[in-house]
Amino acid sequence: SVDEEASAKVAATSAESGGPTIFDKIILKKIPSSIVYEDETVLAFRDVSPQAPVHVLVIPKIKDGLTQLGKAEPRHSEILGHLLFAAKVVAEKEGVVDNFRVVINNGPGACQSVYHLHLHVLGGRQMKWPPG
Ligand code: DGP
Repeated sequence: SVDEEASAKVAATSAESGGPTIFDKIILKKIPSSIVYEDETVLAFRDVSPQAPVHVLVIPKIKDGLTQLGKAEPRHSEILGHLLFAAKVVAEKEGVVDNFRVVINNGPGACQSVYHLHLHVLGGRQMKWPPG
């Protein structure tokens, strides 16, 4: 089935790219999430611990070594661009396209906790600068 194929692909690629994370289960819909946007290559879903009225995570469905932005290689350029565009689509869908923030935490010093690249799309309140 399509789901079995997806499952095998995610398992195979996550094994060679930092190991599986909770996001694999979300991609495979083995644990529930509130999906805001989805296409062939990216998934956007609400953060379980929202830091703003709108707080959505945008992730690549296939990690391909992208545990974090700092591991990006030239081959990732297309998916990186697509993730950023998807962040804009999410902001539009959520009604915050005129006022929103996109954040990528990279590494322990930036409080990254899940090692599968993800963009945070935050909005619906006044953001402060600099961020904490
Ligand atoms: P970061 O700290 O940048 O690695 O952000 C990881 C985010 O992932 C954090 O804001 C909480 C969110 N998160 C972790 N586990 C889950 C989960 O099981 N479901 C959802 N929806 N979000 C999760």
